[in-house]
Amino acid sequence: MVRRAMSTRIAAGFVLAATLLLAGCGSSDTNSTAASTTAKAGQTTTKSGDSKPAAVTVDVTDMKFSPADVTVKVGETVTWKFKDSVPHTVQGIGDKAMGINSPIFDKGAWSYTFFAPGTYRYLCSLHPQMRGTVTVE
Ligand SMILES: [Cu+2]
Repeated sequence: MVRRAMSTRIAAGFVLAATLLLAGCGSSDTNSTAASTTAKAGQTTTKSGDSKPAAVTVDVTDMKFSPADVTVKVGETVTWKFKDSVPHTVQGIGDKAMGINSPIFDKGAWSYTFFAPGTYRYLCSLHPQMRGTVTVE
């Protein structure tokens, strides 16, 4: 066991030394190596983001959407969280926003994913003075 651990450590040390040697070939190589490592870490973050898209949350509380105006990127999801003492809906205004059409919610959450850029206006069909917009970039 000990011997195996030792050889693993030596192997790891060799790889490290080889990496350092490669990096040592030119000072610009060191920079590009660091940059590619950073990019890889970024890709991992993006991948985990793909399985669960970045989301913006709008609280539905005190007879208003808060924040009333939000901005997302194409493919991102807006989640409305219903926290008020009275029921509300999220309903798009106009043809473009037709797909935005939630059931009536007392409590809970409803999500909508935006795939086309533009500005989407919506209101609560029970309280039409409650309005908001989603801008999709
Ligand atoms: Cu309402």
